[in-house]
Amino acid sequence: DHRPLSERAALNKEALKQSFLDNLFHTQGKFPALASKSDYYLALAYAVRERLLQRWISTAAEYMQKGARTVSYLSAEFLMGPHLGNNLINLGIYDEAKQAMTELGLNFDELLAQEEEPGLGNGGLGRLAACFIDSMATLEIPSLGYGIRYEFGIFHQSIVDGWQVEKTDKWLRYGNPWELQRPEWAVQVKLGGYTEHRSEEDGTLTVRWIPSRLVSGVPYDTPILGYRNNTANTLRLWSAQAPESFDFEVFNRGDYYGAVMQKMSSENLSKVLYPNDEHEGGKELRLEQQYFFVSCSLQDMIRIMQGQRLPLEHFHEKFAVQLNDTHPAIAVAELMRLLVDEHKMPWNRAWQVTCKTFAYTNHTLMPEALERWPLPLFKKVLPRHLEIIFEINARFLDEVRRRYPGDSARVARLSLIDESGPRYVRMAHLACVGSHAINGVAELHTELLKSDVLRDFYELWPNKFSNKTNGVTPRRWMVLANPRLTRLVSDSIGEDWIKHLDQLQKLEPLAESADFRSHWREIKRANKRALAEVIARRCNVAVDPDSMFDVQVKRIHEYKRQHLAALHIIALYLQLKAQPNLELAPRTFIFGGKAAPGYRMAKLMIKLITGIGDVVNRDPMVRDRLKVVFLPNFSVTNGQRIYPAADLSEQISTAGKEASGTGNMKFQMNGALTIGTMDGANIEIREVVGADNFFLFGLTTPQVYALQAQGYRPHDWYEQDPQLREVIDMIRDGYFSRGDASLFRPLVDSLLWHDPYFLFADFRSYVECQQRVGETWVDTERWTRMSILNSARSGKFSSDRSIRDYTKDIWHAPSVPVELLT
Ligand code: 26Y
Repeated sequence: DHRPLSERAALNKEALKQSFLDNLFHTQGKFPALASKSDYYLALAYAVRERLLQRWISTAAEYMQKGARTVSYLSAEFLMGPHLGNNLINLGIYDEAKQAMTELGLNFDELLAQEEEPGLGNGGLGRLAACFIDSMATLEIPSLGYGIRYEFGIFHQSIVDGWQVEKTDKWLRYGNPWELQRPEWAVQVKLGGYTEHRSEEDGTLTVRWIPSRLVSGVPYDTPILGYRNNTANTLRLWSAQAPESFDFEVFNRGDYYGAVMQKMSSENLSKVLYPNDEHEGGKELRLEQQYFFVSCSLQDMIRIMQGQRLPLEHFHEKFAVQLNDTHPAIAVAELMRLLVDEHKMPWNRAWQVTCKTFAYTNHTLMPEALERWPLPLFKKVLPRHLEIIFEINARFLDEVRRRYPGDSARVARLSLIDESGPRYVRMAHLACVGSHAINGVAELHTELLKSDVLRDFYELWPNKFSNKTNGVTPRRWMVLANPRLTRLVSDSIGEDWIKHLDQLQKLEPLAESADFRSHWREIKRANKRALAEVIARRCNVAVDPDSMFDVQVKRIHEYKRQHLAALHIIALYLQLKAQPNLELAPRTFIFGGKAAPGYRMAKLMIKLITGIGDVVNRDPMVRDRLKVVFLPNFSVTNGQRIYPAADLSEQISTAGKEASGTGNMKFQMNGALTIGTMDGANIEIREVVGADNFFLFGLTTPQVYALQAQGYRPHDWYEQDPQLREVIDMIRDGYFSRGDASLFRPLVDSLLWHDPYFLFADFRSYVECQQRVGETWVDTERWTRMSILNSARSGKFSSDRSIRDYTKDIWHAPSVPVELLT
């Protein structure tokens, strides 16, 4: 094709139609009579890709020529969600594409729905990475997202007889038009084996790592577009392959079968995403996955530097590497190994470079989510890295002893090795020691890191610590997910808000216009009708779009307390049974979220919610005043339909447990009011919307700690609250399990005798707060005003703001605008 780039990649409707048809014939090899919906989707995706590539090439050229400082975002998870709609938005051709498809007689929304979303993450942490690379591209910051190209992403959830059932996520089944394989940049990764130490003739000491396995990492690149600029950054995901050059003869003399098995086992490395969040895995394969993508990524950065003839002493000037939790923390030891063992840099020099390169974001205060690897396992997989970690630790603890003479307890607490029982490598400690910056993801979270989880590190290095409150991208979570609201907002205040979310403030005076409020309500109502259709299809339950949509969507976890919401629903139900004519504004409770497959209590929480739905939805006495649905397979795609349709956002974690939350922000932007505890970013949401526009309940973190310290006895709370007692007894006696009094026993007993997340202590306060929610809801005009103000004051929670904060305080990576090559 000899047409100039600019012509082939033109953004108008006719050019789109033309390349859509070209791709249908020449890429898909189909004509309309034979084409499936998936063919049409792929043809459109390739047409869009041609337009991305122009920007991608221009961006690469610009960065190379400028020798730009680059942010590397290392993350074991990128929960991207579908690309097509987002790319159309960011290119500014969504309407043109829709028009083009419609004129060709195709249903555009149906085509978009064909895309299998890349679900390469569990929840908040993975989705944060996706929002961040969107914002970096929009802010024109040179960046690379580095991760793993899992062949199977987060499992698909269906609900069978009220229980979660998992199916593998075959997202690559029909091919992935958004990635380009780059085999020419493949790298080798060593695993296992042993080390040899030799003193050379010249007196230097060299270390050789003789691995037992080699795996090849092949990068797959996906362009990440900025919003209506010319920037297309890269998401580079590594796929594990058996190495071409692997010497079958030497390693498996004559053992053909064994050699093939070994090839398959190498390829297992990037096979599947571990579906656990906030729950320790401790599995060998997981450590191998982490090391695999970290080693590939660092080797890739070294290749880039060498391509630009930059000496490795300047590594930290070329790259700012952000560690998304401890999952990539092995990078600290790996960069030391690459610099010292492979590139012969003296230790001290290499250590300076390393510390100036890395920064570490912590995402959790839950002790079970802090990664630790048993020493024998670590040594088996990464023998050389264990030696390096011992050396880092020895030098670090010397420094600690100098600072705190005689304080051996502190030395033990700070050590990279936990020696209190069986020995473990503490990955958070490795990340802290090897980074120049450490941050939490909300103000409270950062304070708790400093006072609690990382207290000793804070005392040692207070200046390393800062807060970077999370944010979410308004491009996906408003413009793409909520086109109706987007139109109203842009018609009212112009389009600037999409890049400068603070401008939503301009909506505030409009909250006083009855006309605007009525528009606002119509939009919410239309979004609710659309969601009601989804619910009817997926759950076979009819819900009323005029009822209040009270929504909790997030991973299922005891600390997030979906079961507290369940207790409240049962309390309402009992109230209706006792007073059948009670005036109660109709409510639809909508739940969604996945449970880790091995987390029995979380799975039981799903069963409880569906069990309540089975009883409540069918009870004629309820007369449709309450509906309870569990929407299966909560995902980015489903989230895009849910957040815009919510009236009430449930953010009810135990104070001090939710690091930040990001779903809370997506709800707020789309005009939902929040009922929430003083936890994570809820506190900051309440601060910006004002106490009057937020439904607060529950213990504060200090109150939780105090109750804990004085000896919390949930059974006493149960005995002293007749309503709570009735609710719990009903579950215990099998009312929501068709008379089976054993089914929910583990859940009930855990609450009665342990209640580690203080549901009983917060129950009364929650129920009373929900009562206030109900009273506010019936004052429609007031509710609408509050809804508008919530959205108008959500500017702080754009991930653009988060990224500006990281850039200013940690990365110091200037913007590099891109000129389009034609
Ligand atoms: C160790 C391994 C099993 C593991 C895997 C995934 C541990 C944790 C995770 C995921 C954690 C996660 O998603 N954390 C969430 O990060 C969000 C983004 O910062 C926060 O908003 C949210 O509060 C936090 O729970």
